[in-house]
Amino acid sequence: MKLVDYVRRNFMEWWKERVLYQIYPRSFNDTTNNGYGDINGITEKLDYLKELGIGIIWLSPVYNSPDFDNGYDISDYYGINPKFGTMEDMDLLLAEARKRDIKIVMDLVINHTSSENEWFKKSVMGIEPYKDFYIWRKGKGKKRPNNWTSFFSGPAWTYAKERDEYYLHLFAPEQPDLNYQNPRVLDEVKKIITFWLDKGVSGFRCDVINILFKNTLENGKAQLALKGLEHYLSTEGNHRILKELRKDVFDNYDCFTVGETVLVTPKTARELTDNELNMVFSFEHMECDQFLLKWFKRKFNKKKFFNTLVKWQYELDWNANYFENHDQLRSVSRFGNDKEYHKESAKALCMLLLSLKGTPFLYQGEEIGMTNFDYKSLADLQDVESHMIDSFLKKLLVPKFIRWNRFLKKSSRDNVRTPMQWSDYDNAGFTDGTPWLKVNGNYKDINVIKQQNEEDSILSFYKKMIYLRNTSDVLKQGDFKEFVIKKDVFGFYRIYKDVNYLVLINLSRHNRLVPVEGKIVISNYETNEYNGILKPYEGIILEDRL
Ligand code: TEU
Repeated sequence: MKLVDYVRRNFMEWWKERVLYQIYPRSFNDTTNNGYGDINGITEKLDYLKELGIGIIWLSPVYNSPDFDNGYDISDYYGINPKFGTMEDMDLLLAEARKRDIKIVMDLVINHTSSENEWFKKSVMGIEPYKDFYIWRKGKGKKRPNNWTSFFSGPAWTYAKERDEYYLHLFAPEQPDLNYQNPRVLDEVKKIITFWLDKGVSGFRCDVINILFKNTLENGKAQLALKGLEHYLSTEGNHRILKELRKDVFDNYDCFTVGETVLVTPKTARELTDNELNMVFSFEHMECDQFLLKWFKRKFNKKKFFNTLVKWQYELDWNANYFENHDQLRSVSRFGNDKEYHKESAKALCMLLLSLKGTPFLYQGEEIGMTNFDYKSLADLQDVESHMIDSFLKKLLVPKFIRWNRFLKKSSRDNVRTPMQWSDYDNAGFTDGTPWLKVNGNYKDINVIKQQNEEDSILSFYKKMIYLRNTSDVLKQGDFKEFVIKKDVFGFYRIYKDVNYLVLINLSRHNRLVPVEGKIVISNYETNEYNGILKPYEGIILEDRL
């Protein structure tokens, strides 16, 4: 057996042991007062993160970008967006993080680039070797090459007069898709990944990584919301690419990859983690408050939420667990109760997240229970997706009032992107300038400094729960077994050697009866005794020796 396989089999990989924290740099901490968070702002907060118990940071894109999609449109993979600082700042961040034993993981966006990337500019002009770096096709008469639609609504093709051709973009027109039928593209991608790994980053969160390889450009089935999907979702060609990246690049480094995998099922997730990625994000549990698409909201179905989590716990050896990220809504507003039970429900979700089997991913602000934003109008929203959906609905003659109240306000990604609430100073202590996106008005009540000074705050509970998770083999490695799922209560075991933890979470505003006994390991009500009744949003872990 090779040494590397022996180590893999007998020791836990570091990326399974550590708690990960996602930073959305533009909203984290601004040290230059240009209204955008920056890399030095992250370095400044490393001690805060260390104290919280974080072992890995994932940075949403900090590369050069015109920012049509907040950095998910990269114009230069080897440069840092000047809004965020310089490469020297990045090197300093890496060095300071290393000193504190915190690993840094970058976002890898390789399905598409920015339309301002040099590759695309040359491709538009037909200049080699970039001519076929993107997916170009002639129109069919006056029509687009096929009927595919974009994730952000509307057609997935845009016409470029320079070539008298259309190019494919599964997201915004400013995000042209790379052409993975051209082997040169993957060669360039390998160089990019190698550059960052050599710099000392410890892995990648891989953006929409299962839609890289388009099999054909035939029309998509008419009935699908996303037309064309069947021609590019988790194709064989995609598997080949990921295997090649793993073998030629990732396996030469001590790093890990987590895939953002569109519409993944347990079966496709297993295929993608078999010699390709280390873990994937599933979205199924994020769909428990919607009909088909996130734009059609419905009441949060807790039972479905719990059952979905159980399903994934059983189906995969290792999950990437999360309740929030920069595309979703705030979990306390969505799955908890951000009004009467703000504190209790945020802590209950914290306990659930950190006691499931898998790597826990927190998103900045989750640790203080930040909530969705009370936007007043479309003018407050910056997100390209929100604006594209609005124009789309407008074309369908949906009235403004409905567009706003039924769709955008409830589902816009900007709900989760508001600046981090550090203190009750102006702009929540995020910036002394004008923030790029409005600060949530509740920052005087919900902020880090306030919660650092309160023993029963959400932040203090996160610290305790992360400490428990960091020091407990049961939570890190224990097997998962379902105990009970009622309408509002989720109970499961984590079992390791002769220790058995029973986790009970009540996600409702009512008392719920779960008559069991055991020694309390931790409780979000800070109780020392459990009498068989879970209070509103109570979460508790009981220990049993087998
Ligand atoms: O998101 C991919 C993705 O599937 C999203 O379009 C998702 O459908 C949407 O955000 C739900 O509202 C990734 C990034 O996380 C996202 O921020 C980018 O906009 C997108 O890729 C394009 O790079």
